[in-house]
Amino acid sequence: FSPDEVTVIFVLGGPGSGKGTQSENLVRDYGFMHLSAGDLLRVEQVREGSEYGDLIRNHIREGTIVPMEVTVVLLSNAMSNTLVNGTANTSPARFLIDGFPRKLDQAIFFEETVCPSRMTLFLNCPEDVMLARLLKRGETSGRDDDNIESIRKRFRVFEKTSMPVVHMYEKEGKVVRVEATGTKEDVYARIREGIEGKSI
Ligand code: UP5
Ligand code: MG
Repeated sequence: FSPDEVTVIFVLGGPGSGKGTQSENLVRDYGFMHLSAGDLLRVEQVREGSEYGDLIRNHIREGTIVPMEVTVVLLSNAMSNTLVNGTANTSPARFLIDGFPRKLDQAIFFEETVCPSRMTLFLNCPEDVMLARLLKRGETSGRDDDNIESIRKRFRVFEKTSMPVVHMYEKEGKVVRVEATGTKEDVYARIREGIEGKSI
C-alpha cells in the first residue's frame, strides 16, 4: 500500500496495558479501523481448514511469537479487504494495528513489504497493574493465555523481544508514550493529549 492510500499507526504495550480498550476509543472518535493482530490470530486459529491452528494455539499459550509470515498475511489481507470493500471511514484509510510488530524483524519486514508506519502509540504500564487486569479478565475471558503461567511468559517475551521495537521507533522520534495506569478514562485523556497536534 502507498502512504496515500493508508495511514498506519501501531499500538504497542505489554499484555493488559489496554491496547484493545484504548483502540476502541480511538475508533469511535477518529474513524480508525482497528486491527488487533492477536484477535486476527485467534480467529485464524479456529478457522475451519486453517493449516496454522495448532501452531497459533501453541504460541499463544506459551506467550511466544507466531512466525511473522502468518501474522503479516492476516494483517495485509484485512487491510486489503477494507480498501476493496470501501468500508474505511476516512480517505486515506487509517489503521490502528494493535499488538504488532512484536519483534524488530517484524517491524522492518512490515514496513518494507506492506506499508511504512506513521507513528507508534506506546502504553507504558507496570507489570503489577497489568497482572491484576489480566487475572480479573481471566475470570470470564476464556482466553487460553489469561492464566498466571502464560501471563508470566508473556511479560518476559514482551520485555525481551518486543520492547526493542519501541526503542527503535523512539530513536526515530515516532513514539507517543503514554502512562497506562489509572482508569480507562484517565489513560484515554492522556492519549488524546499525546496525539493532539500530530497529523494523523
Ligand atoms: N483494562 C484496560 N484498561 C484498564 C484500565 N485503565 N483500568 C482497569 N482495567 C483496564 O485490557 C486488558 C484488561 O484490562 C481488560 O479486561 C480491560 O477491560 C482491562 P485490554 O485492552 O484487552 O489490553 P491489551 O493490551 O489489549 O491486552 P492483551 O491481553 O490483548 O495483550 P497481549 O499483547 O498479551 O495480547 P495479544 O492479543 O496482542 O496477543 C496474544 C498472543 O498472540 C501473544 O502473546 C502472541 O503469542 C500472539 N501474537 C503474535 O504471535 N504476534 C502478534 O503480532 C500478535 C500476537
Ligand atoms: Mg488486546
